[in-house]
Amino acid sequence: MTNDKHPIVDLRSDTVTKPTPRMRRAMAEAEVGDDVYGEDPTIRRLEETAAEMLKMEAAIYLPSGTMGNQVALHVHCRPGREVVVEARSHIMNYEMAAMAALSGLLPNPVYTEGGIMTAEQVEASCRPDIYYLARTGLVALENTHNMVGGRVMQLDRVREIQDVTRRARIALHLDGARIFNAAASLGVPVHEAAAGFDSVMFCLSKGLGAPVGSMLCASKGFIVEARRVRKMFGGGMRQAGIIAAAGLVALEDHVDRISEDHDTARKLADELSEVPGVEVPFYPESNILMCRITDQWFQKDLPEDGDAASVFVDRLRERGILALAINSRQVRMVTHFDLPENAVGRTINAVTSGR
Ligand code: TLP
Repeated sequence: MTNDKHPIVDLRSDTVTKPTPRMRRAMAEAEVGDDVYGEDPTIRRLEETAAEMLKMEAAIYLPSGTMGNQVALHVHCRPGREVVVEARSHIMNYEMAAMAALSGLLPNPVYTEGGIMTAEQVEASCRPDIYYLARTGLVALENTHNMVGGRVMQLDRVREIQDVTRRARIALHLDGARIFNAAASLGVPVHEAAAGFDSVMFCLSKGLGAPVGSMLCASKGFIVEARRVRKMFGGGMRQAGIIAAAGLVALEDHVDRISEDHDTARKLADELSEVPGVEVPFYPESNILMCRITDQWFQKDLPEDGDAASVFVDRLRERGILALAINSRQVRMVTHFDLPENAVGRTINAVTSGR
């Protein structure tokens, strides 16, 4: 089905990108040292660059976004606290219950229709100070919001929530795995999307295209503590300047082009929603597209077990297109810079011919 002329169209995630030649060169030439002693100059440069871009005091490099979020939670909260999150958030659903396992925390999910919490909902979920109630240790937002199709939180909404947490003296964390997508979609510099949070995690290995790594940005004192917790969680790395070098290239080369991925996602959404049996409930605001596969897509043979999304994904795979089944009806497609030519056209062909 695929060969050099027709490479696989991998829409499972923006984590699937391969390092660019410039990244490979930077990796080969990176100056390194032992980062547990704070002696890796490339990592230091990456941490300074990240902090500057987000206009926060300091930053720390971590192996993954999950570790970045979990280190932040651990620094913010004592065991027994609750963490207010949107019900489909990555922190609650896709981090292996780490907040409970590593930090003794309980998620307090807010159920929303479109994935975006209101300030009133956040306020209602923060516990009042009563002796028989757990304390709320943290509120965590996610921008862009992965599982609702990469939706972008508007900054006026963010500011309203920040007013609530500031008044209640509750810390506020941002899972900004895709904060550069959010900023591009909002048309603001990234530091505006990061402003007003006590800590922000962002990933170099998603839309920015680095092979490994995430950053946690916060105040100087917070990052000193985060360094200890990172070590405790097994994330102290040694000559990791080798991979951090690719992160620096990602920040230099891939920030300004990221909205191209949003255009591709919208084009894909426009064409997909023309196919009978494929619905796009949230028009893409960034590089993630969620679609719903209805019975109408199955022209002849509706699968008996009803797992429409898996059958849809299997049919696409046979045609050289990879996508991710999220549940029995929903399929996720994510755009990125490593898609081959005519990825949209080929995806639509596969969706049409696979029926
Ligand atoms: N998301 C991955 C999967 O885990 C679903 C993906 O392919 O989208 N926060 C958000 C909002 C994320 O989407 C992810 C990764 C993370 C945190 C965790 O990052 P990693 O995978 O580096 O631990």
